[in-house]
Amino acid sequence: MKPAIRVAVTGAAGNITYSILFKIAAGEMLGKDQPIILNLLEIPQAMGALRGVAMELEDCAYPLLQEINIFDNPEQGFKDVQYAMLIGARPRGPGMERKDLLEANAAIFSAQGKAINDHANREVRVLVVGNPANTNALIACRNAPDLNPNQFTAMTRLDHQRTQGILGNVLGANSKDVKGVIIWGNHSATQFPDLHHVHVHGKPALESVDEAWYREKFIPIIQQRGAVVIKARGASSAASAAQAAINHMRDWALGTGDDWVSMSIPSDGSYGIKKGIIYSFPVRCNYGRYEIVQGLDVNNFSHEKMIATQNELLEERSAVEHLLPPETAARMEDPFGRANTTEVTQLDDECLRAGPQIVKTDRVI
Ligand code: NAX
Repeated sequence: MKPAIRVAVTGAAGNITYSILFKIAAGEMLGKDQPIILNLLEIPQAMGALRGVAMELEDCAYPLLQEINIFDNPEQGFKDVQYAMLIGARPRGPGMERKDLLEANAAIFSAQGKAINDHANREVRVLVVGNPANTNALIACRNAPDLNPNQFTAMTRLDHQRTQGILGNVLGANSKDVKGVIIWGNHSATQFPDLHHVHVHGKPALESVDEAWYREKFIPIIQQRGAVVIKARGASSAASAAQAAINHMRDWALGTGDDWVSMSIPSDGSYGIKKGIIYSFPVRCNYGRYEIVQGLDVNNFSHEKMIATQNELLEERSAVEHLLPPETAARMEDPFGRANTTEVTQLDDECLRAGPQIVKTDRVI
């Protein structure tokens, strides 16, 4: 039996988590033989609903789920966690300006970054889903001076999978055969879905679709997909976001195989992208680590789009600059500087230490 891995999930009574928690507990994220301890975090007002979600998880009798713990504070919630999925965020309220939204989230993600820094396992891997995801991840990262910046990532995998799914549909191919997709930049309407390196059944995708259609129709379809789903469904993407978050963490932990994926990570200056922001790049993962795919050709059209989305991230950072600890700025200049050791210590008995559980099963698996 493998030792259990402790996974924290925030926003645990929300829509995305109502899908994701059941996938994690079923072994879809870290493997069908990997016991899991779930630390679920919510705001105090949502603890009643969270208790209901915990009961449902218990009622599924998942063989891999060893413990469910619920918390209304990040200090306890992140204690000893090896994976942290930061999904809860402050939504935009009526009359709220973008700057207000960034600031409201800065308060949440700086507190969570500090708590992760002070209490999580030293090899913790962090994924930020809550929007504005890239800048929230930067805020958490900048508030975790004792961890490596490259332990903090944000989610652009949903955009990546939207590109695979929609292009596959257009070309009559299975999405698994759409390889080489890249989402550059921010998880926002400025993101650049790049098809220049995509092959479908070995054939360059841009030989199969009209270039003007790609530039004028397809790119906005991907950039606006989230808004279109909200309009159609009356609620934002939830199950697809959950699947993307599962895939992001699974690939980071277990490897990407024969394709690369898009992950928002601290820029190391690759492809001329400014350091100091969390930007989506093509990456390959292996042995629990990721590295940026290097040496891809970037034409003028792509370069312009990559810079436009970079500039939006720089603007977002400026809006919260006064809330970022200046002493952590220099570390972002060299995010891969310290040994890139984000391998989870799987033999960590600490994670089995009892917490404030509401369910504890002690099953022998
Ligand atoms: P919901 O509003 O259904 O759930 C959010 C939950 O987070 C709520 O239960 C709330 O009480 C909780 N929460 C708020 N602040 C918290 C805190 N400080 N600690 C713990 N919990 C907290 O939203 P849902 O549809 O689940 O979406 C969650 C986030 O994902 C949103 O910010 C959304 O914009 C973002 N998304 C990001 C995507 C991406 O690709 N990066 C795609 C999907 C989604 O739009």
